[in-house]
Amino acid sequence: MSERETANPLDVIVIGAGFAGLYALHRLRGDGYSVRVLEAGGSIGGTWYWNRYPGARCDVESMQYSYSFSDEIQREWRWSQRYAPQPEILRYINFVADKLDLRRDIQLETRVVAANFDEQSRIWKVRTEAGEAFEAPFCVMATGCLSVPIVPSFPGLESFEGEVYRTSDWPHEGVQLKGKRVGLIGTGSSGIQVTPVLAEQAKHLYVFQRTPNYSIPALNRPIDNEYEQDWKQNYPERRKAALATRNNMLSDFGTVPGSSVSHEEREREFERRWTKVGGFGFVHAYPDIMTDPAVNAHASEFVKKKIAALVHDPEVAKKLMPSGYGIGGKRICVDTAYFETFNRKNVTLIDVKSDPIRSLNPNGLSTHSQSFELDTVILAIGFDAITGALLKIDITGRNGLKLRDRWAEGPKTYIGMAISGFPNMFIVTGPGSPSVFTNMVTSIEQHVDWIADCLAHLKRNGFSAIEALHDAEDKWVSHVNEVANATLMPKGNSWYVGANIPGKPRVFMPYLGGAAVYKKVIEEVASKNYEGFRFA
Ligand code: N01
Repeated sequence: MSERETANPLDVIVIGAGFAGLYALHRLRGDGYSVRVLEAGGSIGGTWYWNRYPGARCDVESMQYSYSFSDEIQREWRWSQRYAPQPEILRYINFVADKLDLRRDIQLETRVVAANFDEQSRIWKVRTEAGEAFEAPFCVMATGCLSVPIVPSFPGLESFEGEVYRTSDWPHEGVQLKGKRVGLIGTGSSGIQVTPVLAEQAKHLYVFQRTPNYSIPALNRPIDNEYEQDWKQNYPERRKAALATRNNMLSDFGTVPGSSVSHEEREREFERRWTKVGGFGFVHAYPDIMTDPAVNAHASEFVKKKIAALVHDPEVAKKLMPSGYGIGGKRICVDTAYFETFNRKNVTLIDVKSDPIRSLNPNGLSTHSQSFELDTVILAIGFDAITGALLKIDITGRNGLKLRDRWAEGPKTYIGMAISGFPNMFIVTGPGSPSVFTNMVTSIEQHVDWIADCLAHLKRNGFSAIEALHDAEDKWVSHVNEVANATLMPKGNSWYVGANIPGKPRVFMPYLGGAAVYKKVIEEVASKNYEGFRFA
């Protein structure tokens, strides 16, 4: 046990100091608990601390992608753009941490490697990479959905004599790319955001694409005073209204099913949304866009037509068009001039599905049929999503039950926040919750508030432990699967189903029932004395 611990016994250990961990600290400390946040990074911010590649920005609108719990904070902070760039989001997070005096309870550069529940004492024992130990009755996993970058396994990578960077842990001091021949591997959200910026800096940019993605123009722009004031004056009502949506965010949601209108009308609506709304607003056109194959196919064809119009070389345009899955089958991307970048003379697209990467060598990269001389390789190859961060920690519950064994066939949770066999451990935006399909900041607040209320319930009733029941968990997992299977979304080879990690069980991990429905579910669980849980 660390010295600090002995002096001041902890009530709650929070793992992670991103949006989730910071709000957990604020809320739980405010409720009178002694809390320590353990964070692997050198500073706070989680995803926004690590992913600082050029062009990184959020694709949820700034006025919404921010904490709502403090009206003072949401009025005081000023966003500069419709979609905030990463440095601004990180500044915002630091501003909040200072304002709420959070830093004194956060221990940085502290990677948690194990969390074990001691059944006798009903205490979580947490161990760090450096060998420090912490103990507390409650453990909150605020470890993030996209926080474990994939470790590249390209043959010969270590022999490459140039520089190698990952978008997911971009150097803080920045990277000099002027005059360099740069190879970018990966064309998901990160690759799509970084491409136009790399193209401006590099002598030549080679984009190695395995699967083309559906990407919608962000239509990012500066936030004008009138828009900002309109939001700020109406924040309480808008935040409340956002909680009644599918995604915990306000958007121009169409309510009429696409299947009930003509092809021409849909075409006009897609055009309006592509040119005037932008971002995820494009897929909010119709409520059945992810469930009706014809509507989904129309939206998908529309995007492909746009790619054909934006990219001058028809061969390149064709390569950039997704095939074999419809829009939403993989995470939809939001871009600023991504497709147009391929019209530049210093940008080459290489389809590594038909001509796979064979290896790297001291001077560059070889596919099966071509060789590329490179000075710098940038990897934007994704994350071990949703379960990665939890399974990286050696978590054991009652009877020495290992989470890694419990989840060998895929994650199982009760309402996305608790796991049977693992008492007093809560997950913020875990598998089985709407998480990545929502405005994450709002979902984080919702989870943390639920957890804090649950702890208050335990205290009021003199309980020292709470645990999800196996049965309740099974029912929830079946429901999550059933809802996902009623959509077209599990069909794509996405990280939603773990398809990007060889050997990962293919399970659709997030809950697709919608944020509003989910809110009702978790409120009902609480109002029925935490139905589906047992207490000790
Ligand atoms: O990762 P990804 P990401 N050889 O997994 C390719 C959030 N995010 O970091 O599709 C060649 O989406 C892989 O190809 P394939 C957002 O939720 C948000 O871009 O597996 N290629 C794919 O093209 C997002 O979805 C924001 O065939 C290889 C790419 O690498 C999530 O984070 C910004 C390969 C990985 O794409 C993850 O996005 C950024 C290989 N061996 C991220 N291995 C915003 O808010 C992988 N690939 C805007």
